Amino acid sequence: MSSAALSDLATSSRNDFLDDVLAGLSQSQKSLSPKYFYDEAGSDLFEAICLTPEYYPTRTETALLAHVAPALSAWVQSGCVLVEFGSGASDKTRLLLDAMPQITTYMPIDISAGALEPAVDRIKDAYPGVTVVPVEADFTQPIATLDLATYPAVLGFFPGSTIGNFTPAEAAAFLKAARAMLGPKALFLVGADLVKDPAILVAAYDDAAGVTAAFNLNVLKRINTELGGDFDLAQFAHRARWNASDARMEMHLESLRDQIVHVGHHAFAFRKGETIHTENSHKFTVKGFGALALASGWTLVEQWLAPDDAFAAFLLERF
Ligand code: AVJ
Repeated sequence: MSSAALSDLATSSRNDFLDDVLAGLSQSQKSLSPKYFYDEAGSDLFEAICLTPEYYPTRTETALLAHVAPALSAWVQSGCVLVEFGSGASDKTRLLLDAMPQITTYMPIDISAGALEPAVDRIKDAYPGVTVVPVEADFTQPIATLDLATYPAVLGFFPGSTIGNFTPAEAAAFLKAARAMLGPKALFLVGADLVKDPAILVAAYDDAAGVTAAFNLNVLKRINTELGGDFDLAQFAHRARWNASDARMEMHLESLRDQIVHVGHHAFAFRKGETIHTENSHKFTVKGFGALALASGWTLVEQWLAPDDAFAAFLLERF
């Protein structure tokens, strides 16, 4: 790509960020998309969250995938391309590559170049026989460059319960879009967190060391540096809540006083106690997930559950 085209791309993604922030802060319930957590600092903070004692999903899913990968191997043809949505550090990917030498190409898709580049280098070093085709993209948007028609088999991989960031309608739209993107030969392995004791959930999103709080506040820091904002980070507090009626964890940033905040030339008033809703993390039941898949063109063909039903890996096949 020419440097002019690259700077166009940078400008358009900055404009998307600005447009989304202005629209989100103009709503009566102010909100920001969780995809904007993941600049380089945010991706590092997410990796640090995964190491906190309270945040169980990553280590639970990793342990689960060590059992899933050898079982999944029977389903996967040789020459398969592995397409990962939101690949981040590509740590869980290794469990699949270790168990399935029939995977010859790996396509990690991530919105953060800062996370993608070192992850790709590490995978190339560790798996010299695998062709790595990185895609820096927002997977909630159609990806034109993805051409999977020439591969004899396609395995989609969407771990981490990132699917929980979507509303049920958005999750169905994503699964339909992924079905179209992955094509007729696709299998799709999706990791999803399950409904459980709210005390466990709230602790997971409000760790004692304050890593999740820093992750949540990082989005305001990004607005300040990238969009000319003047958020005072000391005047907003991290909040994690279980929303039982929608079966989801929510993260908010609560204004600690009445205040006016600027983003460029735009001013936004906050009342004391008012929040910016920054993330939903929906929690699933096996039955609910099967219904969601079915409504989106996929059959649930296999499921693996972690001890205490803490987390699930679902294998979907196109119908
Ligand atoms: C990466 C979206 C799966 O929702 O649990 C972690 C992000 N947010 N702690 C999640 C997150 C707060 C995480 N996902």
